[in-house]
Amino acid sequence: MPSFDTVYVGFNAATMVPTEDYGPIKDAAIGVENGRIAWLGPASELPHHTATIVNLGGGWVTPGLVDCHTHLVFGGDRSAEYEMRLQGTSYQAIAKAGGGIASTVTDTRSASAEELLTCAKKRLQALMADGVTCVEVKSGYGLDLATEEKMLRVARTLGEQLSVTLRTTCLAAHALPPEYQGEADAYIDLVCEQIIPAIAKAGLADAVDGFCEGIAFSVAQIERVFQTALTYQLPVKLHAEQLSNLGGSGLAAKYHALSSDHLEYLSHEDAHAMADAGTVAVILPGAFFCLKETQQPPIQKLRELGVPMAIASDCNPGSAPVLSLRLMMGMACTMFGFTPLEALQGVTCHGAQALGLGHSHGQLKLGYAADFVCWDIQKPAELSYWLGGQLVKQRVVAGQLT
Ligand code: DI6
Ligand code: FE
Repeated sequence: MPSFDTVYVGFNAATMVPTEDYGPIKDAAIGVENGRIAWLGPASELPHHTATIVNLGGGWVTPGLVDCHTHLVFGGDRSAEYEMRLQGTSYQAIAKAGGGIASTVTDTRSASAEELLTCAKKRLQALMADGVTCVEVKSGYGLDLATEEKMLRVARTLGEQLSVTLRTTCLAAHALPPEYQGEADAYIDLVCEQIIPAIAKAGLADAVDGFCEGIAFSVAQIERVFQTALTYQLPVKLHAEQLSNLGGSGLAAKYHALSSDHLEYLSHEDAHAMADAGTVAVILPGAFFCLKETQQPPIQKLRELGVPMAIASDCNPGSAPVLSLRLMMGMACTMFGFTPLEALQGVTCHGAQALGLGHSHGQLKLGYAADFVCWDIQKPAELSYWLGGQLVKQRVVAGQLT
């Protein structure tokens, strides 16, 4: 007789095991043991057991949503800049004039860890209320060792205090700090010689990211960051091809990056390189929408090449003040031509792959984390169809109702 801790019944399941469909199981049951899925199938085939039965009362169960790209720890906000952008000033012009990321750096440096934790917790709770059970959080608003560490410690604390699987990423190569104006290479020296080594030794980051763009760092500068990350056995990922094509995604593929993110200006050549390297394409519809971009990411090309496509919130105070991952699914469908199935894959199996968690999260599968959400819907496509609303009925994380 199996020794389940809990058995969940009373729902249809979309397993999201990557195939041509949702991997549906009608009238399903999930047996949980030690926080993992120990049995999954039609409830009519459940083996005899003595565990507590929890009836979820109808709807669909999917893997808990994975938000694989966020910057949700930061000080201050940029609503004044939002108003300037609405008056016609561009994101790049604001950045060049010392606003943008630099203004959040000032506010993040001056905030205490407690202050950062309090506001980040509210943002994460909003994402969780909309179905997120696994989230990535980047640093990148410190741009000095002390503040990058402070941000990553706050992120780790969030993961300890809330029912969520949390992965941290060091994004020290996000922007040039004011004290290094005109000295980008010297700042990259600091990132490679001090910031990444200290953060790696303290075990504060699970991956290393950078921003490869005209307003940030060149391919050559990012390559140095990647080489340093590899010395510390940290996987890499990149913000690339958001506002122009510098070829960052080709570099990401060369370093077998977990993901390359944004990709509006991705070339076909670099899309091929990503396909060959198994690098996930992370699409960020919120930043595209908020910056009123017009250049679309090459979704059809990525689809043809079989590049796994993830969707994330990019939750940040400048280009994407986004607190709903489901809203991003809807936008990916309407603006970029994702199908609702691709959108759900983007926030489950492919999102997990973008975090290096494809073997343990993002699917309902034997041995995988028992992290799932029961939704008040009749069909899985509703998850990207409804914009807003409270569709989450129950969240289960590590086998426990939360
Ligand atoms: N791209 C983004 O979408 C965020 N960072 C980046 O490199 C935006 C960060 C910000 O504007 O604060
Ligand atoms: Fe980002």
